[in-house]
Amino acid sequence: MRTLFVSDVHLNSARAGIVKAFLEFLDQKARHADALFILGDLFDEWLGDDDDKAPHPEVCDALAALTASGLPVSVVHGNHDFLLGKRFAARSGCTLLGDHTVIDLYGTPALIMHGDTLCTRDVKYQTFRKVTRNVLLQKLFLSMSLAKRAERAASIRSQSKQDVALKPDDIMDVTAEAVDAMLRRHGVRHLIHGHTHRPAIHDFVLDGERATRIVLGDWYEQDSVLVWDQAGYRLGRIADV
Ligand SMILES: [Mn+2]
Repeated sequence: MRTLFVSDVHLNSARAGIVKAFLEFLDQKARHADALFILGDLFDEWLGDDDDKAPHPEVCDALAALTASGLPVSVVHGNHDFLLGKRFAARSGCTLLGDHTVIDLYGTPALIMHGDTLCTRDVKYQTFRKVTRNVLLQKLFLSMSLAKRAERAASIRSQSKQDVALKPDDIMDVTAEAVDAMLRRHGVRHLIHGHTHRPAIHDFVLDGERATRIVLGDWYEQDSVLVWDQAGYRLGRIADV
């Protein structure tokens, strides 16, 4: 048996091929796993649990069918879908996890997260993150009409696109110090995350012990999947699962 991980699927009606591939993945490969972990940015935009634009209902129904069949599906918030809330969880049967969670993978403890909290050099983003994760500000945002929220989100996205274009490439990646500190704080030597869209397995030494950081890729072209079973782990694509 095995546990599957995906991240940064960025489901969006403009990318019908990705939506289809993900629904097929849920219906076929995921069905035979022990558990599925979705490490953030499943949806390209989620303006609240009443945000019923396509393909949201279809994806929630597919997740509900999967969880009803007995497969545990856990979802971490990404920087695009941090407003996934209780009603999404109830409707889909998924469990919403906190930002940083240690799970047991066949005897190996591993820390899982979206990965944006590791990009500490991107000070502007970290400030934005703090504001958007403030519970009161979220309540205020969610109290606006869906149309108003969509308007606000569009203007934030266009600003963010301009910012990203101006940022040096290395600012968008994780910092080694943040990774080390995170592993020490949680007392583990395995870290799994997404967000940077730079799939890789990084082996290094931390305080004299071997450590591993696995980075999942996105689904724009890579349909990146991590498979973890008793024998170990493989980072590949759907076809390799
Ligand atoms: Mn992200």
